[in-house]
Amino acid sequence: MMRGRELVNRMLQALLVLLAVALPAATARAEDGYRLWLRYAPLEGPALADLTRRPLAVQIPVGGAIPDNPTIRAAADELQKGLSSLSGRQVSLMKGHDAETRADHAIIRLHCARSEIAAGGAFSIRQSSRGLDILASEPIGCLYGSFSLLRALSEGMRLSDIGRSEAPRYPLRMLNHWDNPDGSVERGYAGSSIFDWWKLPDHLDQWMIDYARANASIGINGVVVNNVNASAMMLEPRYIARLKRLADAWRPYGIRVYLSARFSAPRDIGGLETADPFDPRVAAWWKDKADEIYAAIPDFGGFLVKANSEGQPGPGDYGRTHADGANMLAHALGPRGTVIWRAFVYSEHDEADRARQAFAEFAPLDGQFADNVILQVKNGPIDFQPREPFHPLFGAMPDTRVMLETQITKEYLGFSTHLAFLAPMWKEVLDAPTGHGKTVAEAIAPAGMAGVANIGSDRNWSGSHFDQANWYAFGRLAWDPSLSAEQLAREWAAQTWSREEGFVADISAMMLGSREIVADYMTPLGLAHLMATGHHYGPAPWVCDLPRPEWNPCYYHRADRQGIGFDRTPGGSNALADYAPIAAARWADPDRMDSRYLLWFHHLPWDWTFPDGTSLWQTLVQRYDAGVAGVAQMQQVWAGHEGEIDARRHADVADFLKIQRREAQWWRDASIAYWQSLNSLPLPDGTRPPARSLGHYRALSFPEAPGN
Ligand code: GCW
Repeated sequence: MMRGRELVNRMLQALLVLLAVALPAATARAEDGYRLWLRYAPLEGPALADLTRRPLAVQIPVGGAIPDNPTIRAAADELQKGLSSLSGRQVSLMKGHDAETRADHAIIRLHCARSEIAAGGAFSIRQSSRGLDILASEPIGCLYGSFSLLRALSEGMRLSDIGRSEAPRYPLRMLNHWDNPDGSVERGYAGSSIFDWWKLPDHLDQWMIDYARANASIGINGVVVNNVNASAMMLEPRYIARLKRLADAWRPYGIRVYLSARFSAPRDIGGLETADPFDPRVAAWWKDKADEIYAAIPDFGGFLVKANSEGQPGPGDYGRTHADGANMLAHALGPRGTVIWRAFVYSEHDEADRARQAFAEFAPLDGQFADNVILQVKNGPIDFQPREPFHPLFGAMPDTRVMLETQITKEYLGFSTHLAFLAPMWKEVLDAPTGHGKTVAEAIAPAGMAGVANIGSDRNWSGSHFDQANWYAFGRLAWDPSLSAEQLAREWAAQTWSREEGFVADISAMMLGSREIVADYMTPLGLAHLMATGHHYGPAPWVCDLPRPEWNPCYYHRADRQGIGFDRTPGGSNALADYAPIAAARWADPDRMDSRYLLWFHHLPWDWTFPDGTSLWQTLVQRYDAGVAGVAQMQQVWAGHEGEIDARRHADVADFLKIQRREAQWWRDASIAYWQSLNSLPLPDGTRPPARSLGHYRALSFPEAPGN
């Protein structure tokens, strides 16, 4: 017979086992994406054994140069929380000399004032006799190092194998929010704005801390809180007070705040009748405004400006140049901050080629901008299309600091319902040799990268679970543009979903192909801007009669009975001439170029043949079909992993893939129906005709479903 104590012990054991099984299941059920890639899912097997060989402790330096710094505290908290979650054991926090008395512990030590490490966020992680040291010259380096360590462990690396030294490649790693003060978000597909101006500054939601922490985990160090289509109201004292509350909350996470500034603010809210940058009263108004902001926020980052673009006011309204406008603001900020001036301009008065306009306007201004001005240039010369060649301004303005602007939110890539991992797209641009002796990644080194945020009030932050990967990849690339898209997909998938190798391999492969799939069913072979005007979601290649030429998809595809594509060779708009000769040569000959850019640069007859003998028309149809098949393939891959991750997030993604599959078909069918209405060509053998008539697709209006 079992004795009483033994029975109690057995029962206790059984209860513990039950808890061990039930608790993770309960946590899994609670997964809703809020924790992003910072889930620190419990380790198993050898990785767990390695981490739990000795009790773990985190030690923060006391009596060092920075005794009680909020950034170091954030780093220590993160380590404690992360290590406890990964190891399934409570990790202790030690101060000062405690460590010496706990010889049995493995200790992660934070040394945050080590002058041998570079400033600016660099860190080094080294094995030590007691465990592991994170070394940095400043607290923020310790925070970045802590996140880096936790990332490595989350991916399944052994504590005893981790050692690395990193420094951010770019000084500026920024998110640009296109959030309006009324809570709406321009081109936002993840709910409404996360900034609650109504309750600020009295109330700061925990959300704002979670947001800063997520940004810090990937190295983001600047946030523009409002839309570039800016309201001058954001510069009023009441908004400065609100911004100050955010700045104070984010400072420990290494994030500086910036504002989009409306160029006409001296008129809109300043009581002046002009905003002419050469008017001394205007310059004085901006100087006073800057002083007022710096009094509240001593590390305010500066202004982002969209000027004389899409109806926004600017120096051009007074016959002044972009440099005149930017320099006046730069003077107001002085060495305290930076003016980030956007190069996204185009005008309805120049019908020749929108892709050339920013180059024509800005390239001659090289060398004329003040030292604290940065020119922010979109990745491609038109507007965040699924594929564009790199912008010709990269590398072409050696005496100007130029920053790359990417769009994380998927305005032209199916919003948040279509799965498209954008790291391959950004890598395509970063790795491109400009022909001026530098790659794009090298050309932007003195400035950095900005990403138009995809973050909103949705519980999962980004509108879809997979769109979190784009936020993640953006930050990581701005930290280190040499990271491969594959590595980014793998590390994100391991942290966000499951570190099981079969899962990571399949899902990262799926992610890597996803953007090409979208480009195939929306804008294959270098076509661009075929989305319906306004919302940019569904297909509308047939729109040709909008008042401004460059609003029309027809302007971009130039298709007719004979052929399709935009001629940017010397015989056409000659946009090729904006590139350095070596770069232009890559795209000059349709027979010998990367076909993914073909119709961006060339107008070709439908029966033009590729070197392998297939006609342009056949290939175009094949690309559409490959896009649709690609989505079906993604659905299969995802379905194959059901049960390996939490059911709720799995189902969310499966639902979205279903939508994407249907809408890929819509894109393909509507586009083919339209091209056929122009070229009257039969479909290649074995190809399915569009399900419905062109008239049907033309009559659809968003958000009406494409038809089942
Ligand atoms: O892509 C276009 C968008 C506009 C946006 C503009 C810009 C903020 O359609 O919504 O305005 O670019 O980048 O300024």
